[in-house]
Amino acid sequence: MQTQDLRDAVLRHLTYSLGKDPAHAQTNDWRLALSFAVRERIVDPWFASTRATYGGKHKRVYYLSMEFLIGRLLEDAVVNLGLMDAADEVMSGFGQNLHNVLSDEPDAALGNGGLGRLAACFLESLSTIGCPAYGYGIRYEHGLFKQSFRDGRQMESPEDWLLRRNAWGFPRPEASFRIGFNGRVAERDGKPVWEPSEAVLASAHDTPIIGWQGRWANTLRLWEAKPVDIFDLDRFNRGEFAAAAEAEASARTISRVLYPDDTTYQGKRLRLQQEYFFTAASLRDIVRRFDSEYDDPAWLPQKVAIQLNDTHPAIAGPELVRILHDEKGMEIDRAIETARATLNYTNHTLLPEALEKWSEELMSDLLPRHMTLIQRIDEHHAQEKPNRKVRLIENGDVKMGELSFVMANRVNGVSALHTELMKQTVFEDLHAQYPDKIVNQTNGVTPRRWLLSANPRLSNLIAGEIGMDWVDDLEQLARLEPLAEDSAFRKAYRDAKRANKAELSQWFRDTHDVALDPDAMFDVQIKRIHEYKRQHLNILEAIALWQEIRDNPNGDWTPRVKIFGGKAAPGYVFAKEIIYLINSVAKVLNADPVTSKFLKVVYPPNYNVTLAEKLIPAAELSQQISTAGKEASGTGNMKFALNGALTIGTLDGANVEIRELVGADNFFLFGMTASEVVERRKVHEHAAKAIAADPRLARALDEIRAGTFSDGDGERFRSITDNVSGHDYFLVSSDFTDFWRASREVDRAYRDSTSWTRMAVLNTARSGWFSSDRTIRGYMGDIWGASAVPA
Ligand code: H53
Repeated sequence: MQTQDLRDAVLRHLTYSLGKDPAHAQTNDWRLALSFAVRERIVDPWFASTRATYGGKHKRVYYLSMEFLIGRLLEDAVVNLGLMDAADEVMSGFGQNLHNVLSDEPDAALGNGGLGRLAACFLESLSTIGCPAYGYGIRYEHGLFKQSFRDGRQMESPEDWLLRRNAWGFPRPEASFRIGFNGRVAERDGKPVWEPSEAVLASAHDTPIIGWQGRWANTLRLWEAKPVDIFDLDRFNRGEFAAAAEAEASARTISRVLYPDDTTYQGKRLRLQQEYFFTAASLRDIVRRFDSEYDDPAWLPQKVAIQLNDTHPAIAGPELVRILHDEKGMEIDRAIETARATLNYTNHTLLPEALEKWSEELMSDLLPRHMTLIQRIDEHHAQEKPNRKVRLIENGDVKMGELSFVMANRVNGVSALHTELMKQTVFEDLHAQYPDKIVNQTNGVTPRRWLLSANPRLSNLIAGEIGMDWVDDLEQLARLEPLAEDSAFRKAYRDAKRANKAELSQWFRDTHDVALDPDAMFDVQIKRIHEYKRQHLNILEAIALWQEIRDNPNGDWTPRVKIFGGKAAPGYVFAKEIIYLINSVAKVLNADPVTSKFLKVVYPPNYNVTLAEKLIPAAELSQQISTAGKEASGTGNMKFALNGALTIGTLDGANVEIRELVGADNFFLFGMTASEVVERRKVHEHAAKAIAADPRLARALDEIRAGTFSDGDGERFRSITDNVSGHDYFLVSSDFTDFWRASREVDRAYRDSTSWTRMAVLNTARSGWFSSDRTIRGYMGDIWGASAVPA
């Protein structure tokens, strides 16, 4: 019945929504028709969820984020609605392959990395749990750039997910707000009033996010920037065609493109405009919805919880105070208190370059009223904590981390270690003043996408043993633990991994024309390219290994394929050099007839959510090798462990908790701890000393300097070799020796496939805690005071 209904709906949409004759329909048409047919089934639970929230006067959660790295949505929806088999049958009936149809969907890359992907996992978990929630962000016309390699170097081109019709967004032109910029603060009846001199329209697009088994659906509302006045007809009539469209172009610029910087900010005016644009529109919408139900704004904190995802929406503090005070007439200190009881802030990094600061000059110019309110908030804080050291404005800059902290009811870190370090470092003084404010919520990932859909072979195996309850109760995976000792289960587990590896190898052959041996160990490092993540440590180890294999080609080597994936911010020169080095090393190693059967390096371009879904199920070794103290949490590390890859990693971010849960015996630990890192930096010439003590490292660096990977040009990678042997802030040299040791331990362990598989099974069985459902329940209880609505 389900199949018949779905078939009818697909045909109806193909014909009447898309105007296509089935005889001429292309994959894109079938994909859209299926999407519309599936979307239809989301609408009823979506409405029901909204009605239940209004009807029960439930508290709503609002997640404000500059990034939502949602990737493809059709498969998520099909899986959560339990329509996989039906969709398969229907598509086959039309002569289409479901996999091809699903793969046709553009990957919506409205984010850079971990922070954006976390937001996407959270939305799905909020719906699965049935917590009334909205995600608010920007509908970038162009998401994260597309990466390609030319002669090994990164090239960037614009991303264009909206070129083809988007099946998921419902435009809501009726939900639009005028967002002002610039101008001045006037006084009316003795009260300050902001009179902006420019404005754009924020226009909403809603995407329903359906939870597991379709029980609940929340909304992702993304704002598009539009001009207030469409067109200057006078100028056009005067023949000034380009000028006539100027206002429109400049308004649309605000939602044109995602800034490609991850964990850094550039201090650009347009970025601050984007931040205010989406924050102001979201708050207007939140307050409008609140006002439709309640008369007294003092109730706001009881009915609304707003989460600021990093400092990007930090302007929400002063903006909410402005709405409550300037627009609703609430007394200023009460307005500050009310806003503060409503807002919460997640910090995602301790890196100083990521903690946003906006110049007072820019802020006063673009948002003059907010600047005065920030000063007022600073005063309020001063009165509250008279012997304070912390200022919100310092050396002509507004410090957005401090502003967010002061304006938040709760501040959270994203792993146990990160939260501790937050207390000890960046927010030390503020933590002393507000000792109860900081809480921890270790990140998580949605098992629906990262196990059930991405890894059907493993999911089926698990389902055969323990049923399906784990899908929304991931700690049920613990029931697999005894099976680590069951040789038949281990064999089935190994077969599933082997099949995933074979499939990935086939993909590499088809799309990149490289042959991989599916019996080699698949060793994967996929994440943004950043010095602190130390992809250069990994490639140095590969060079050293290659040298040893060449010395002893008949040795008993464990075959390995090192797979890299990730983009560098276009302006991050050093990260781009690392990419160039990896590709250059890959070229030499893969062409080596003696060593390439033992060691290959591959780097597929344009790493994104879709590629992650292919790589993670096939991975056996997960590289989590950041300098301790630098990776706030990581979430890729959790996806790997869940899918049975063993981690080689430092005691950083959530690696610490992964190791605790999966067991130290099932984790390859190496490197300095966060406090050892701090001490090591004080050692005079620490890098030179480390190199002098390790001939392997010295030789690997010499090989680069000799021009082996650069057609004899010894200068080409000077920036890298100089850095690693000189200042070496991220301690690549100092951690190399231990990384080498741990890597050889991995080689040895891999050769005993029984014990390796046992460890892999235990990783899966003990990773249940890393479900984003657990994280969201933590936020609901400790931060939002929100409850799930019974279905
Ligand atoms: O956020 C992830 C963490 C990860 C951290 C990342 C992140 C961004 O992606 C962007 C900005 C930022 O400040 C932090 O680097 O460690 O897992 C989600 O919390």
